[in-house]
This record gives sequence, structure tokens and C-alpha cells, in this order.
Amino acid sequence: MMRILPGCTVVCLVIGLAVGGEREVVAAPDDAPPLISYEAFEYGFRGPDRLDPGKVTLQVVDTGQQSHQMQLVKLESGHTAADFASAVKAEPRRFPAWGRLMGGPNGVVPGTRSKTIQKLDPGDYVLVCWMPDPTGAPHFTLGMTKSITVAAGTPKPAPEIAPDVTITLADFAYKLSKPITAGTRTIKVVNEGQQVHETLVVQLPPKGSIKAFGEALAPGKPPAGSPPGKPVGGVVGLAPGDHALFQMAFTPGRYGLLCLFPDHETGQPHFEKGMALEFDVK
Ligand SMILES: [Cu+2]
Repeated sequence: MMRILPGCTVVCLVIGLAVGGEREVVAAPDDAPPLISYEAFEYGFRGPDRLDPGKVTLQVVDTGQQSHQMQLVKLESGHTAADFASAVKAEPRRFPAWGRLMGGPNGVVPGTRSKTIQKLDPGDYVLVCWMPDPTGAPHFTLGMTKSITVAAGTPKPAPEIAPDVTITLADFAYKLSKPITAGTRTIKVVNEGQQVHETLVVQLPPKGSIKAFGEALAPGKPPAGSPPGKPVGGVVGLAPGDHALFQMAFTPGRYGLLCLFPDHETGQPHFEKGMALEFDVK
């Protein structure tokens, strides 16, 4: 099963790490794409069913008791959200060709929010949360999906947004174009690999290790106390060749990037193959 995590994970995240209150992002620039906001809770998403095409700022606000994220999947050839859920259950290591993973705001703890900037083309989509419940069941298996439609039409032209830093995803590594400094930053994430990858940004304790955080979340491990870190955003799964931007406020300290998506062949989470990177923000 994809990304099934040990039972302790979510509870520990909530109990051990939900500190610091809501992470506010400072006022967006004038040319910021329109904000589309969804609430994530146990187990579902609340927000608009129908969107206009074009560039948007997609926000997930965690109003629940567990960590959540909002994967954006574009459904082709008339497939439905139920088809996608069945296909992932049947083959958790690969995604169907008609279900394109297009990013979306990655995981946060309760009471906080996460934002990405995405271009939406007309069509049918499903929102999915892969995060585990306290028994390890991915939230999407508990009904945490939502179907949305992007209306037909020509999107309004939107200005290109110049990122502060670009993160390149490869099989199996992260590369930063330059160091991330403290402040509200716009980060572009580009998948140059052959597999779906995510960028989960984790705030780490001073000597924390992102691999240790990943291991605490990894399948098949006994619960080992609180994972040493707190998810604070990023971009969920991006298909090969795709890109998205995320915006978040970085404070000085230690951070990590993590990919929990499974390898096509072995099912191993990508962080075990090298998609785990630590860096200091000054
Ligand atoms: Cu990956």
C-alpha cells in the first residue's frame, strides 16, 4: 500500500509538534494569482467545486486534528475520482496514465496553512490526501478526496512569477539553485525525473535529521516516538516534466526536504534512495 505509515505518526505529529500557532504568509504581491482556499479535515476537503481556468494560488487550511495535504490530480478520458482511488489501491507503486499528479500544497500540522501557485487547465480533477490516520491508513482510503471541475474557457493571461529559488527534483535527489534565506519566499519546484516526486518541507530541531524524520514516517517500522520535525508545506506529487511554485515564510533554522513517494520497482520510499536534503536558513 502506498505510503502506509505506522500508527503513531499522525498522533505524534499532532501531540509533539503542533506548536507555534498559525503560520501566516505576509501580503501577496499585486500580481498574485487569485486565492482559492480549501479546508482539510477528517476526512474531506471543503471548498469550491468549480474553478475558472488559469493561474491560481491554491491554499489548504488544516482545520482538523491530523496533518493533511492537498494533492491535485487531473483526470483524463472521462475517469472519475472513484476510478483513481481504485487504480491506486490496485497498483500503489505507479499512477495511471490518465491521472496526472500536478502538485498542490503539501503537508501542514493542524491550525496551519500551505500554498502553491498552479496553472489550471479546463477539465476534471480530484483532490487527494495521502497522509496516514493513527492506524496508518492513507486518508484517501478513508474518503479524503474531492472532485472539482475547471470550467472551459481561455484563461486570463497571468504574469510570470519570478521565483526566489528553484528546487529541481531528480531520481533521486533534490537540488537547490541557491540557498533559501529567511523571509516569505516563492520557490519553484521542477520535476526533471522519470517518476512522480514530492517536496515536503519539514522544520527540524537544531541537530535534527530529515532521514530520521522520514524513517519515523516510513512503512513497516515500529512507532518510535515523535518524528523529529514538523511539516510546514511544499508541493505534493508532481508528474515528470511538471512544475509548480509554493510560497511560505522561512524563519532562521534547520529545514529538510523529503519525498515519501514509492519507487516504481521496489516500492521503497524515495527518501531512502536519496530524496532527503537538509539545509539551514539564515
Ligand atoms: Cu521522489
